[in-house]
Amino acid sequence: MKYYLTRIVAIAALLLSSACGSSIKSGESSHNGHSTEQTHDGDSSTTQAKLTAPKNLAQNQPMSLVIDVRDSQGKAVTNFDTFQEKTMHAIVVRDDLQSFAHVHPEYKGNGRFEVSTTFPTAGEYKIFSDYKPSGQKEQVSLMTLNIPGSVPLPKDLEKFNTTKILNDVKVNLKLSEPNPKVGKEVTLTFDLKQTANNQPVKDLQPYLGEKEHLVILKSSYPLSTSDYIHAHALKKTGDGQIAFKTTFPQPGTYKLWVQFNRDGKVDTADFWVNVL
Ligand SMILES: [Cu+2]
Repeated sequence: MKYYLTRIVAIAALLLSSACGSSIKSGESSHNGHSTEQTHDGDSSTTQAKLTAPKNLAQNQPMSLVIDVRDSQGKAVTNFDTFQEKTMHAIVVRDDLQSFAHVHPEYKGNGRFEVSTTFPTAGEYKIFSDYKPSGQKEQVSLMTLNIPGSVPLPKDLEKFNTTKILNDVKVNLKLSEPNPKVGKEVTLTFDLKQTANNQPVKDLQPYLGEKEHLVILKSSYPLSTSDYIHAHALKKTGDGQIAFKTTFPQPGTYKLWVQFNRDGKVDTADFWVNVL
């Protein structure tokens, strides 16, 4: 009986601690654990981002991360311009591109950003942080984080499927070039239809100052900042339609995440594109 009671207490303590974990807000916990310097790719970026993560990294629970932006002399970069409504955009992906999150670290001053994010499964993760030091061009810094734990069996890759159904919305991807080639500009058009009646979705709301947001990453190991591709939204498109222009820099397989906002809820649809 005594043993049984102890067990109940132990379970209650566990529940309590996980409840605490989920309420951690940026800046509340201590960050003296792992530290990863950005790997630099020889591009023109003059700043670097240093990541500090909690000691006890775990899958599937919120983790508070600290990102310090420094100049080439190691001094804190203190002024940032807002772009697409935020001071920093961070894309968190597992190296095999099976997991994706788009978060916005909060600027705390003195070059420091904080964010809480969840790594759904164990594995190696990359964080692409996108920011704009005042008076400079947009910078992308890459950070790496290893989340320990057992690795799940890979899901069946629905590669090259051009239609994705997300609850009540069907997203269809069309490419201006059915077989896109390296270095050639391609228009990517996403058609959003209501699954119920196949009519265009008309209630898209702006998301980060745009009709939609698109992230493109080249499937590589290890991932580097050159795998992070910029795309520009085209302003004039039809109902329930969003289009982007981009150029793929290298042959390979790319994954695309298109994000849109309906009723304040952001949905993400992902697609693969093969570039020859
Ligand atoms: Cu963003």
